[in-house]
Amino acid sequence: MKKLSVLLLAVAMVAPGIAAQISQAAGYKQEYKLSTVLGKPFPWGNAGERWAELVREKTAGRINIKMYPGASLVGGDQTKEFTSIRQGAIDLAIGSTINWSPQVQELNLFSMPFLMPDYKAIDALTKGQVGDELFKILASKDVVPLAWGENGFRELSNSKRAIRSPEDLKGLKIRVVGSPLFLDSFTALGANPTQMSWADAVPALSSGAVDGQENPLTVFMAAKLYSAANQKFLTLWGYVADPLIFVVNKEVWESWSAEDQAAVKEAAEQAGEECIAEARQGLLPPDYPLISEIEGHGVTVVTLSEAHKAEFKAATRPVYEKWAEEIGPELVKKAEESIAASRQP
Ligand code: X2X
Repeated sequence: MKKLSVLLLAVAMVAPGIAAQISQAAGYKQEYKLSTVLGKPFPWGNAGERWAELVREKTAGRINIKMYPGASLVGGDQTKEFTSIRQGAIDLAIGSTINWSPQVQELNLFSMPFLMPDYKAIDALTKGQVGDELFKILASKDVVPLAWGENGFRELSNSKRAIRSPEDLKGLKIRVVGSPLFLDSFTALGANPTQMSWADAVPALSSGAVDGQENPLTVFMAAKLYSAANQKFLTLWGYVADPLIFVVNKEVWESWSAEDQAAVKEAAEQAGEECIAEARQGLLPPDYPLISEIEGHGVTVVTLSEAHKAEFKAATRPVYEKWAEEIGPELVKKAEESIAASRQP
């Protein structure tokens, strides 16, 4: 070993702070910016904090990540997040497939109405061939995808009435996110959808400018939508679910040593698994305690019967068919087959 490396090793052993400074001198930034839409205490924000913490531990402080929730690095416009990662204004992100779908058409797959019947189906996609293919597509767009997390199944809430059939949705103003696919779905159901960021959604719901929204129940709870936004009616229809994806800007990734790259990936995988578990907490059979908790806040919860679900499915079928063409019929077919295979006993 050369004298200098021996010296560096000795310094690293006795004074990690100095070692961190040396590595920064070697081209590492003082701080890496991590973008998320939701912060703590949402599972999404917890995942961001956890990823940063694990990376700090595993790299002995060489990589210092700071989370910027509220999509604040793009002025709250979550649909611009992906472009900003590509351009390097954001170093790392945990993003929803919905928010990145305007730039990555294939990510609309997860927003196809009634494609995924349950958690097993989500896993069949993200952990199988479809997930691999989506990671390849992302890797061709200046980012390095590392792991999956989860926002969750998006359930429908509103301030006006219990919704059991598309008829009940007629004329309701519903806030939707991101992709035009959502506008198509809610238009097909007879609602009046309007697109806005999460930052704008909560005040719009509170003031009554819009009647309803769709988001995972963990979000519904943590944002207290039942009181803060008058959302007294909730329909469990599980029509779409959005996974989260952990990525790093490619140039940033390439500036790190192989050892640090491995540490960041391992940390993302661990934080991702924990995020998925947290996103599903209270929402698993047999007793779904989170749903009872929501009812405890005076919310009327409707669980759709299969017959009623079929009405929503039929009404959105043309949207499914139209978007299968946009996303790519082969990818959609592969997704359908992966889900079908996951249902074999
Ligand atoms: O804006 C939303 O609804 C949210 C927080 O779920 C997403 O970022 C997709």
